[in-house]
Amino acid sequence: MYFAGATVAGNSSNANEDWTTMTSDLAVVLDGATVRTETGCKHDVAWYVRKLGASLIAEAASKSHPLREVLATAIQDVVNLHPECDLSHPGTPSAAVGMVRVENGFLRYVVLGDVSIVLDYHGKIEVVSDGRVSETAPEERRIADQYPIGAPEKNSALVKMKHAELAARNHDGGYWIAASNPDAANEAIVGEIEIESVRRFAILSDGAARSVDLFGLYDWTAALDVMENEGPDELIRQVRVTESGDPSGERFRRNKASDDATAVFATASSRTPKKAEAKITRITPRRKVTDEERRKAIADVLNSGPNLPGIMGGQVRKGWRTTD
Ligand SMILES: [Mn+2]
Ligand SMILES: [Zn+2]
Repeated sequence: MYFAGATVAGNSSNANEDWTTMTSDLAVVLDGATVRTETGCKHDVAWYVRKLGASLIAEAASKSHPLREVLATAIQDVVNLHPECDLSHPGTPSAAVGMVRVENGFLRYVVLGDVSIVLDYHGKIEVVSDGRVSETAPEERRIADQYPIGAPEKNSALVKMKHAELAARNHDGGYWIAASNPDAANEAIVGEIEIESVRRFAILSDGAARSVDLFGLYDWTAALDVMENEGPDELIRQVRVTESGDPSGERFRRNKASDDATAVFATASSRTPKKAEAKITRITPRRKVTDEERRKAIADVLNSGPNLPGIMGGQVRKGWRTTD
């Protein structure tokens, strides 16, 4: 598997609450949910995603362990790490999850929440994501969208929206996400594809997927092309350029000017991507050094002055060549 990834905080003064890892057969993207209320937990969201991510790697290592079970066990592992916190609090830290594991000739995936997995296989593109969270609290969302980013009215509307969202979190009829209830994993979307038919795939947090689904900079095929040819960091750079051209969110309605953004790109085969070829071309010397030039360079060094003891070699020890 060839893979490349980038993750960038939305705002340089805040911690990145996305998290990602890639191993030889596993790729994970987590997107910690923004905290706007009390949480009942002394840990922050960045801690939550680090711990959940570490548990996912550990639990996914047993390939007989199906991905929904991997996710449920990892959620429970993190619960066990902080019994002192009030994990039944409605604002307890949470994260959307996208994970791909390559095993026994199959690519298997699990998605919980609004992380997007983009699959290019059998000549078609399929995007797997659960956008139910953005369908909750429609009235509160509509009100929040009326105000420019940074306005005090916007911030208080977003807190109201968050309360409505949290009331729908991990409940039937609402949306499901990794938090402190392992049963949420039963609601995750899972699927598998024969690895031979997979050309390439990507996993994106919503902060990176907005390049396509909010800004419309390109379609999914073109987004994969950008990541493959120029790197996932270039996709995120283009997202940031678009955001900085619309800082108050008038053109593209959104909660924050920039969200944490993560993009992972992979090919299922070990095919060398174009970017690596380009890099090798750049480091090739433009011109061969001739033997004459090499001789002259060596002579210049030898003739540049006496090799004084104390500068190059220090004191010459007396009798250093004698054998007795
Ligand atoms: Mn996000
Ligand atoms: Zn805690």
